[in-house]
Amino acid sequence: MALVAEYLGQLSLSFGASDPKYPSVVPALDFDPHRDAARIETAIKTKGVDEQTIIDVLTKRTYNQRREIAFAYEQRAKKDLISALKAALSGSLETVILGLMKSPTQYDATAIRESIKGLGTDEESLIEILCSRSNDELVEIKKVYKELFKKELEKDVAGDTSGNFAKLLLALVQTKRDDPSSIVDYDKIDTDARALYDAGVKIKGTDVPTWISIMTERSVPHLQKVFQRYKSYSPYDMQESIKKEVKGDLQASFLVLVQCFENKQLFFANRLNEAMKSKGAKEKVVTRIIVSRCEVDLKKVCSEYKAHFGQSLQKTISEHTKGDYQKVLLGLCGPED
Ligand SMILES: [Ca+2]
Repeated sequence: MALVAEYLGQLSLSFGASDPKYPSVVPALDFDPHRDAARIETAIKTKGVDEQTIIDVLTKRTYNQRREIAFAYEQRAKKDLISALKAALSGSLETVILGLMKSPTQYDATAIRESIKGLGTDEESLIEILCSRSNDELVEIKKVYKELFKKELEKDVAGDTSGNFAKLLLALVQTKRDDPSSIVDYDKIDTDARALYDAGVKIKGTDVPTWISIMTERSVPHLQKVFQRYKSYSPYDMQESIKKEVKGDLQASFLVLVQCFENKQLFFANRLNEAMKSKGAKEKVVTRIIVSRCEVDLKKVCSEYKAHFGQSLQKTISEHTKGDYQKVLLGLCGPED
């Protein structure tokens, strides 16, 4: 397991190099893993556990720094940091902190596994992860999924879903999306826009395979232009068309895809807002987004949130969560701009 973690850590260094990053968690300066490990050891040993110190240290270090702390901790305490944290913490705080001890790719792979193993499927989680991750991220998730669970992600997804919903998720997991090109192909933009219209709003029923191939194989910048062009053929924009044409999980998946093509950080901002304001606050969704995006684009999610809702994400978190869970989320979001 230690070797797998070592290997996965290295993988995560190279992933997503093509996408711009807007992390809210950045490498701590003057970083000393031995000093941090000592602080955490003392915090764990303190009667009643000093959660504040654990939160202060781990939310202000990147995943790679946390791995160095874990190594230094194991050298001095002669036990594994993750097991020690598991024993010391509980509830929502434990869930977030253990999430931070995984790389973003390990975290996603594990969340997908959680959503499909056992009886039934957590479609909401599965859709959010598979439809919002970039092609590069999905390539890494597939590798890590196989390393961690000795199973093919494709097979697990196919085994747990059916119909057009399964076809769409499988097409995404096959990672056939084109890389963005510096050349804008106006003919292809027009052809694709027309094909989306001809396969949906124009006809009785929907030619879902055509929608799936266009939305899973074209680059994101191309699709953004296709959806603009689409409006010159269809009286309904792409999101409205999806709502008219398809239902259930398939509809939810296409909507997440299109919202992410248009503005991924706004998609996450909306998701967070809904989850925090829903009855029985969907803590799982909030935790997943904050933990999985803090080193990717959470800073931009915060600015989209504020621009869209007129109040900061940090303020909404402080109104809708409490205790150590609130402190850890606020630590990961960082200060308001
Ligand atoms: Ca139709």
